[in-house]
Amino acid sequence: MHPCTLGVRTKKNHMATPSPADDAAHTDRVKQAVGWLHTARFLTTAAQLHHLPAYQQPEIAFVGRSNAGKSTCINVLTQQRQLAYASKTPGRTQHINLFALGRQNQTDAVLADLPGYGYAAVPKADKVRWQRVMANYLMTRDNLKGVVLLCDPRLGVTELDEILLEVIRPKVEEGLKFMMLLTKSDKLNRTEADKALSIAKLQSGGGQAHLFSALKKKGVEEVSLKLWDWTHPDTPAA
Ligand SMILES: Nc1nc2c(ncn2[C@@H]2O[C@H](COP(=O)(O)OP(=O)(O)OP(=O)(O)O)[C@@H](O)[C@H]2O)c(=O)[nH]1
Ligand SMILES: [Mg+2]
Repeated sequence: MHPCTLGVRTKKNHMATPSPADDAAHTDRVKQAVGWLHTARFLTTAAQLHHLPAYQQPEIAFVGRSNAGKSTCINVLTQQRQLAYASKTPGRTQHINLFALGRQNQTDAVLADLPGYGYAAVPKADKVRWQRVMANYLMTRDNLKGVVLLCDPRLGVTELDEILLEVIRPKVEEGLKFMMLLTKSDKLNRTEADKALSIAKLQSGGGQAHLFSALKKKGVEEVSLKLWDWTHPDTPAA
């Protein structure tokens, strides 16, 4: 089964008409999730995988091509301009940077900003090294709970994205959470965005793909709620 097919909504879910009480509960949950992300603070950074400390708390990794918008996405979700280092120059994030979530001294989840792959100017040996680090991280990180794959829809799913999808597929079948975010959606018109989303859903197996724009704050609430649900499966309501 493909990673994303796990997230497909059932017809029943889709057809159900929410009551006003459902709406209010949903709004409360969104508020809770958004506020929770605002508690983010820098935890640690590591140039190599074996330098990364082990944590008990569930970790969510932001992965994708260099310049896809991973660091910017983390900054927008956490509403902190410079928590993760974002830049116009691709290849800016060269370490694995971790951020803690939850009240002070009560960390309940970790976000991981990973270096991007596929930047043409990076020497081949470095590319290969990084691919290996990425694969090892995804395969061996014990507290890894979810993966957010960011893709620039103007480039689509690249060969390296597909390799990453292959690597995590068995993990997703074992319960790893997954979603694809189409970043910089502000650069697309409505028709292009709809088309990009349909293609992404197909490419990722028909499930969890969302449009995201840091500039327009599109997708922020939806993604915040997903991340909350992934890491707090026993706390459905505020
Ligand atoms: N228009 C627009 N630009 C964006 C958006 N998200 C990110 N960018 C821009 O894209 C560039 C790259 O963003 P980063 O967040 O540094 O990308 P990254 O994926 O972390 O890149 P690496 O660290 O190199 O892997 C920056 O110039 C951002 O301002 C978005 O939603 N809309
Ligand atoms: Mg980055």
